[in-house]
Amino acid sequence: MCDECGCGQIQTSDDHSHDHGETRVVEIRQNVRAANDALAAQNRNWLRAREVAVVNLISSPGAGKTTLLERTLRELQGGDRPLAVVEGDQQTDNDARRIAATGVAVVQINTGSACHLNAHQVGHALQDLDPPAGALVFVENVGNLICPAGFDLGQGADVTVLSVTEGDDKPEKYPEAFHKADAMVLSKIDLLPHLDFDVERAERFARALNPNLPIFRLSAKTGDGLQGWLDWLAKLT
Ligand SMILES: Nc1nc2c(ncn2[C@@H]2O[C@H](COP(=O)(O)OP(=O)(O)O)[C@@H](O)[C@H]2O)c(=O)[nH]1
Ligand SMILES: [Mg+2]
Repeated sequence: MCDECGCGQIQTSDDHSHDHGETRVVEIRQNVRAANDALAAQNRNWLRAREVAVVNLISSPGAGKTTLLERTLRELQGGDRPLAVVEGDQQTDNDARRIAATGVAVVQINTGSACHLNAHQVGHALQDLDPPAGALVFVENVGNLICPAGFDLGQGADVTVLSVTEGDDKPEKYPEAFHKADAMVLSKIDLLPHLDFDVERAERFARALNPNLPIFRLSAKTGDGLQGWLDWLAKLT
């Protein structure tokens, strides 16, 4: 399978030399998406029947998804809502081990050469986790702002995390991740004094794509701004 371009074609050599005739590529991509969408719909029905909420976290590598999750889980633990996490990375179980250290149930998915989680993988992870009714499940998608935005997993909410170290133009450059988000987290705000990141500019770009987008400016390190994020999560069903 050609994972390099995400077209779903069988790769016949190492040099990515298979036919990219426009019509074939479009047809096969549509088939891959349709199969994924069908499984995502199954996941969504399964989750609704159980009244389990799933939040899909999307960001560039290193934007602070796992750190935000560690902090969020520690804040929410001991509450009345069961918690669980699905971790997605190309390799390693580093993030799953970080989450496991909080005491929250976690399943790690390694996607190999693929740049996003898919509904099939997440469906299996959910069955392994077997979240009880009313649970809140976080999915940490593979780190990049492009592929994860294009693949439905059956989640109830998408959250795009943008860190202040990435530059304030990223919502403009990678619109899909911001256009389809249900919320945006602007992370690592403790670092703002050291950077020329223009918060208003970043938020203006994001809201040009998604006018009612809730945006939480926070630092998982210091805890600044965390409460608004926790209040938003509490309302998810
Ligand atoms: N200063 C600061 N650093 C952070 C914050 N959140 C995460 N980091 C650091 O950013 C790096 C990447 O974080 P990680 O959570 O692994 O990012 P992920 O790849 O998106 O999961 C680590 O070195 C974290 O310690 C924050 O709020 N403030
Ligand atoms: Mg991570």
